[in-house]
Amino acid sequence: MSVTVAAVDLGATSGRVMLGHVGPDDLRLEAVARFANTPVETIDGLHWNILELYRSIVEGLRAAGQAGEVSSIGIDSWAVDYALLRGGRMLGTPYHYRDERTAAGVDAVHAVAPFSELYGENGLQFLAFNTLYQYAADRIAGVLDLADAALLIPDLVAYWLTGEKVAESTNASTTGLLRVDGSSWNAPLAESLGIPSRLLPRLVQPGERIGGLRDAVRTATGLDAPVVAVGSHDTASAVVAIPMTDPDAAYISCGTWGLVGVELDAPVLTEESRAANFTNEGGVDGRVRFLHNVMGLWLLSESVRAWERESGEAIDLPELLAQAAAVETPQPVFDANDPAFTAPGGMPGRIAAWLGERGLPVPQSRAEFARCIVESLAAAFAEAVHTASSLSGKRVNAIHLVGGGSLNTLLCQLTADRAGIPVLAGPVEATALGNVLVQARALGAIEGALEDLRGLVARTTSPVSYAPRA
Ligand code: LRH
Repeated sequence: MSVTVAAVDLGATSGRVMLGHVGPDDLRLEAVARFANTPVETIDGLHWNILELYRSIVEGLRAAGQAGEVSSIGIDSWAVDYALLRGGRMLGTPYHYRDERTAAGVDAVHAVAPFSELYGENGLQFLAFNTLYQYAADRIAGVLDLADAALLIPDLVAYWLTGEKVAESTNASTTGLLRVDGSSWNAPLAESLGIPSRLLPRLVQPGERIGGLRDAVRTATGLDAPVVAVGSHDTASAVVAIPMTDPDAAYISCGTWGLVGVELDAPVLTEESRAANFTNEGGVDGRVRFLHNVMGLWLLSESVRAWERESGEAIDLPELLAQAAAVETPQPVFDANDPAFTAPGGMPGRIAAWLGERGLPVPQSRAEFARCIVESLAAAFAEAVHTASSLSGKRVNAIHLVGGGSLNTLLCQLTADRAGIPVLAGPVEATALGNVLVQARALGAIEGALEDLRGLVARTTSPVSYAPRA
């Protein structure tokens, strides 16, 4: 038996609603709506345009209903960001994690709980935008005290669709306030940081039913289907759909970010792992996503955005990458993990400054810049794979590269070359696949452990393989 479910998948630059047709020998995605996700800078910083996103989601669900019988809906998005609510009303517009207000929050949190202590509690790599630092910044601004609930982005969408306030556990693991074993919120830690534990909603696990659609949403979408929790952190959903048939494999989920790591049964909380800034995020079925955030395609998309603004002309990315592949002058490598590249704007200038300050040659053309970025990403990916392997003791015979980056043949080849390990690229829509697989399993249309779900992905998709060149 096959079921049809709807996946709402929100990325940092675009969102989509997909239909997934899933059965024991069937796994197909059908895109029913795609929409831009364009952040808005206002007087108080950089925000997500959450109302526009929600409108697009409701329209997308309507299109999904017109295309087929939908048995359930699952929602995933980027991690860490949230809305504050009081009495069910949203207080202000959610901030984008690239907004710079969190610096004060980092200092405030570390004054009470230094990173070395926090790592033992939550197992998270240091990223200045982890939710707990954002909450601390909101506390300093005096707005946290007004709230009686905080909902991460997919949980906010689920609330607006169903009226149920929950916190899905994989995404909750990126807040810094979930215990590293994922069992419960760390209320004493939250309270010690001045973050009221009343803000933290009831935890749900992927596969649990969140609730039925509100009447108004049923009318607006024409659907009558429950919202089911999936790995609502997009990276958690992507990892579900990595077609790892050999367990000795690493993964790179490459979109705006490159999330590079391995899947483990238990967290690694050693001093070495903390020093390497590796994270232990919660995966579906209690697995651990032991990984590191590398800057990802952001470096390229921000450069393209800057060049397009400068010239007023649209840039053809595949064409630019073909030119980058043909560049013969060796290009320098910069540190793709440097926080200097986190904020939006002026990316080519920032890369040039980074190289110039270190006496390295600066690329001269756009093609050279693109090559330099892709080389730098590949170098950072290769290094993170080897670090993940040595910190966890897991052998790595293959690297699965999924997400938008899997279409970038230059990146895949250079990653294989620099790692000295074969890269298996695809599927490109791993996140949406992971989302629909967890829903289909919850509905009983497929069964088994993650390995069985991955087996289905491996049988129904064909990764492209890149052998390392000498
Ligand atoms: C990727 C992602 C990543 C987080 C970042 C905020 O979309 O969810 O896993 O670290 O966005």
